[in-house]
Amino acid sequence: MPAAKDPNAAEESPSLGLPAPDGAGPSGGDDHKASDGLSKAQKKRQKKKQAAARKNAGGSSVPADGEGLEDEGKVTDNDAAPSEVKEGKDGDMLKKKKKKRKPKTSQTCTQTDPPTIPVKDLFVDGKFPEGEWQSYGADNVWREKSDEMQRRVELQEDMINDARQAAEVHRQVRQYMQGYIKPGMTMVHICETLEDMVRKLIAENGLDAGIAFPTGCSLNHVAAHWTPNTGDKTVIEYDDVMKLDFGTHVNGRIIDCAYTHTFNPMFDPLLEAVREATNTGIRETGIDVRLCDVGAAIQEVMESHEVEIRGKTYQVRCVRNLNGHSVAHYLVHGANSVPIVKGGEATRMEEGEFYAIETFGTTGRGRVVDDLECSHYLKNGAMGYVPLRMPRAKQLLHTINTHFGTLGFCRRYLDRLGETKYLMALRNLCDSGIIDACPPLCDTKGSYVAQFEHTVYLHPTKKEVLSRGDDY
Ligand SMILES: [Co+2]
Repeated sequence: MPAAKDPNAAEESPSLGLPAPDGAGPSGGDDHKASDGLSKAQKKRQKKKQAAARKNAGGSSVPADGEGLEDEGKVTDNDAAPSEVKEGKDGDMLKKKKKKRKPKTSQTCTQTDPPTIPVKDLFVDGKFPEGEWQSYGADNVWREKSDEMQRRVELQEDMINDARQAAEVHRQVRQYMQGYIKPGMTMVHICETLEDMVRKLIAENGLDAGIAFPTGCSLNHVAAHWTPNTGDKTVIEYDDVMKLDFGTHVNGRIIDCAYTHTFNPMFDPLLEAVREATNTGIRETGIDVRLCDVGAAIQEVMESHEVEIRGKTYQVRCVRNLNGHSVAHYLVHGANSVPIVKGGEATRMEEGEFYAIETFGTTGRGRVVDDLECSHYLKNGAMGYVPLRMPRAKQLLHTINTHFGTLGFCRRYLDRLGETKYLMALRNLCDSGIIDACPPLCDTKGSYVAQFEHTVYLHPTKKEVLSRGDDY
């Protein structure tokens, strides 16, 4: 989810804080129960099958069919000594032993296909996979060898483990969606499939774990902030370019990560340009690095690409008023913007910050404006108490505070909570400055915009590309 620099202003202006998330929802209770039920059933079955599984130790994962529950027996037998011994070396044996009392399941079991098992039930030692590690530049390599820095890394282990869990959910969901999305599907179906899967895999629980912001699925010249409102009939087509930008969080540690989905290979060079630009931004990112230098490096790579689409050649352009951004606790848009063109701010990145590094390449003019019906909303964190006269607005604000807090939400998320006829109240909340509307951001009609995005953490020693996967 990008931070937008005043899309409709004549030129540059400060970025607006984008909210993002959405919590779980009571009315979504069904999903929730279903996932709990699943994991209980899973555990039962697993016990039964444990003997068999032992014989099979190291058994490879096999996708289960349909419900996939049958698959649980295919686990690695891990409640035995070897893993205990390994963990002893980490020095946090005590904690682990505590967690391990009477292992309910073995350490790894395999995900079903389609995915249904909460990721936390797949990693029963409670440790989620690390992202991709990258070293900082020469000035900062001393950090990797410093015991003091290493100690600081260890102090953040629990916090970063939450982010890793959110990242693992993101990877599993998007990789499933990559094989699932087909031309002819409605955008509503795509989003609901994805969102239901996130809710299950993250074991959605109020504001403790869930979706971090609306599922962006902006098409073609629409760069960002579009998701269907209820009743929307838009269908994805073979020649569409869809930016699938969704967020997950555990305890407010947000993963903001996106890729571009296409069917027609004629768009491959455009996607390649943007993927390369994003990876350049990630490589440049680091402690003490100036934000403007990241932007300049991104632009250089992006705009070195030419693409041919339907016989016409375009130089790929960066969308100059869209930005990456820092990510704060429960806030998808932190204080800093990461430009994707030269000429940005000289502010330096700091140890302990999360950054969403995202770039947008386009065949259009390289500047977005607000257009189309709004779906995305976000609480304005800077706003103090505002007295509200309209009772319906008060009530709606209560729902928003309860389920989303400072996370982003969309109209569909209100609908599923049972809210109806809220548009007037929502308008009132926007007019009073409590809620920001984040309308779709569009380049010129007929153009194509692509996006890739990852969330990176600046550890004291190295950076970790938390959301990196085999796919991108
Ligand atoms: Co973002």
